[in-house]
Amino acid sequence: MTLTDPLDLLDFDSLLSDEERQIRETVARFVTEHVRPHVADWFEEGTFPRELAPELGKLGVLGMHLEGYGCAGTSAVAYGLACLELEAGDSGLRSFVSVQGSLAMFSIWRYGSEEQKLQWLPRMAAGEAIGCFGLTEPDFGSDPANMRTRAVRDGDDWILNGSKMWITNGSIADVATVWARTEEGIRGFLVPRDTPGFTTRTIKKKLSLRASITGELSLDDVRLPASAQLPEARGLGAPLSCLSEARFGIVFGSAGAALDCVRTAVDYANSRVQFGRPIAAFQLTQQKLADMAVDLNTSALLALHLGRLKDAGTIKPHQISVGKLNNVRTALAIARECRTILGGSGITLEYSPLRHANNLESVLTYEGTSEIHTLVIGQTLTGHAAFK
Ligand code: TGC
Ligand code: FAD
Repeated sequence: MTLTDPLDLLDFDSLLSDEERQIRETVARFVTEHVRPHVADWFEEGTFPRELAPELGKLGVLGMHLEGYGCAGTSAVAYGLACLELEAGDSGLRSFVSVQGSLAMFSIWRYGSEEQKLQWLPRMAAGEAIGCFGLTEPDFGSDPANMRTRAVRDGDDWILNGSKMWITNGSIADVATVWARTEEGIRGFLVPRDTPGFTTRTIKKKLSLRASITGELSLDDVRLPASAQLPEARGLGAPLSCLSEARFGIVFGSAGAALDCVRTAVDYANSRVQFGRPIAAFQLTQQKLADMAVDLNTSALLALHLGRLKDAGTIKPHQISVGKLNNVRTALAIARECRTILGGSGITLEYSPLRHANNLESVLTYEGTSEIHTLVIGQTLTGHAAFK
């Protein structure tokens, strides 16, 4: 599924380079062949198949915007377009790729030692090792500055105690990037899966992002060598800079979820007959479709604009907040509206919109809630940080 169709009202495709179009089409084909036939079952079973990780590695999307260490080093726009096509399949799939590439790998790539990069990045790019990123805690989500997880020196070693909540890939990861408070401020640590005192639990009974593993990390006197610390990470700015990377992917990804919903609704409206006519012929249905197509195309253009700013090296965090806030809430509204066009059929997993809508509830909350992004924009406008 691409934007090269009647839904591409503004000729979005003409703004892309040949390479960008080719990467998008390759990822779209992968999603059509390897994800669409199975994703409703994964969602229903509440699972993400680990076997998909090496396939995503072969596709080249894991850490694809990073340079070296087995990563493709593509542009930000190419990475964004890959996220768009992945999330057109399912937000859980894009989440897997975001967390692996933009959070776990990026934290090592940007803040790690050469030894840490060589140890982890090539295997993570290939999907042979899975990473996760532990910032949120049971009592500190929007406010990570007050985290309770602590790292205390013991000779050359560090001892970590605390817990992390809602961690994507947490219970299947081979390595966790864990953020903890030290006497010198917030620091990052790489915790391999089998480290004594480090345990994980999968969170069950989710109604959203079901085709994704979400876990809790517990650190109980976890002893780590000095070499486990990310040497370049100093203060909260380090994890927040990783979030900027992942939030950027969501700006594109959420437009992909919306695209899949609108496409599904258009197809359904053209084939479903009531009162002797396709429901697509009723003006009320056309108004819904037209409004959604306008919003979808606007979201895609916003994403592309932010991608060009990122590639130029000038993007600022509040601009990513504009994209995440607008595109996720737009996608959620589109997914719900598309479900209405599908009538009763829309409540089953046979069609994607309600699955996307349920997923987008998580996307609205993670990587900074819509309220937090609103306040980041408010701070930019007024100079007052209302979240403090
Ligand atoms: P504040 O004092 O504003 O900032 C501390 C330092 O960080 C810098 N900074 C950033 N740097 C890079 N990128 C950003 N987006 C940044 N935002 C801030 C800032 O300049 C400062 O640097 P310095 O050198 O002056 O120290 O921090 P604050 O404590 O007041 O908090 C600000 C706030 C509320 C915006 C921040 O805490 C926040 O964004 N909260 C939301 C937390 C969040 O988004 N958590 C996400 C967890 S990970 C996740 O959800 C993964 S889901 C993935 C998936 O499955 O796809
Ligand atoms: P809270 O911060 O308690 O917020 C509750 C409500 O209060 C929200 O509406 C919020 O906007 C509002 N609120 C809070 N503060 C303010 C304020 N100052 N002004 C106005 N309103 C406010 N985290 C990770 O570290 N790594 C992961 O991989 C990860 N994956 C996730 C996967 C899923 C499926 C989910 C659901 C979450 C994941 N998270 C992850 C956690 C996510 O980042 C947090 O849920 C999010 O940051 C919000 O934190 P919270 O849930 O503690 O909500």
